[in-house]
Amino acid sequence: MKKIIVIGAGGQIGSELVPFLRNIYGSANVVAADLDIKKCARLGEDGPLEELNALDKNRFIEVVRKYKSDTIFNMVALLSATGEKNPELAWDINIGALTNSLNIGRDNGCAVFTPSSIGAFGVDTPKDHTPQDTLQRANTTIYGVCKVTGELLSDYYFHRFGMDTRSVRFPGLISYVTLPGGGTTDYAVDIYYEAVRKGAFTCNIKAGTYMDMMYMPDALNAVVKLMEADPAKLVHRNSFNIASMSFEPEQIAAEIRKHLPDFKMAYDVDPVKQAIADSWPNSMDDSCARMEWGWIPAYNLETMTTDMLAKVKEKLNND
Ligand code: AKB
Repeated sequence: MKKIIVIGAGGQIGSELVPFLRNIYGSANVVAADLDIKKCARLGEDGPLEELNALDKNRFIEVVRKYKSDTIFNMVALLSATGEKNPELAWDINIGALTNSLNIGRDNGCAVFTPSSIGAFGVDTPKDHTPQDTLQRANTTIYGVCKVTGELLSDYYFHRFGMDTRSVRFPGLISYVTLPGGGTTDYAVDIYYEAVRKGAFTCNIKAGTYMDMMYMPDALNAVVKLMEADPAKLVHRNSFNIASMSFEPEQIAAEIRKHLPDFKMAYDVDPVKQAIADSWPNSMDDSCARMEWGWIPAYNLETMTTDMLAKVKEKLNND
């Protein structure tokens, strides 16, 4: 049985990854760790929860040793739009959590998963069916620079130290549990909340802007499937393109209108987010993930929208 620690457990992905992993590996075997444990106190109700600043190396080592962890899920990151407000801070946090995870992982015999993103691609990357191995030089965000660094460094630790490092390039992730904060793809979450609350939404990304997106249940499945994959079958490691749907704002609005026919959408484009979105792929080719470890998504825009609207309605009714 794996003994896992999830750092950044209170964030958009971590807050769902912890219960998902606890269901599979047992609650006692999955430690949730976050800087702000009040924010994610509920993760302490059925399993271990530790206060941890991922940049504090000694405390990080102490927690890994206390629980004899053998796998680190590093979910600590400032997202793309927030990163542009303070690039130095974004570098310090994103790279600090990465290097601590890798060094502590290496010294304590842990596998390490650090997510990459569509943000690892830049303006020189082919936009359609973006290949697994392609140009990533012209990256225009500090978030993307950190993601490319994470991919290279994780592969380096695999080759140099024989560490089991693995990763996926996440699309924009859509979920109803924890709101994302400061991402370029956040509009695709906010639209569902505003559709249910007000029947109207002002979109900060231009019509016609395609980006890869994914529903959280598929993202969680991908993480576990990759970490459980037979290492002998992995040609790539850091990081795999994974895709399930690509859409532009008018398409998600049209899908919502199938459930809420009066839903209205206007635009007030955020130039910083738009420039970031324009530098990212329209849609990635994920054939390597499909071939090497059997990646296959369950949700598309239609099935995700049906589920999101139902879950957001339920959540807002209970608030
Ligand atoms: C962001 O928009 O910054 C993230 C991402 C695509 O990595 N959601």
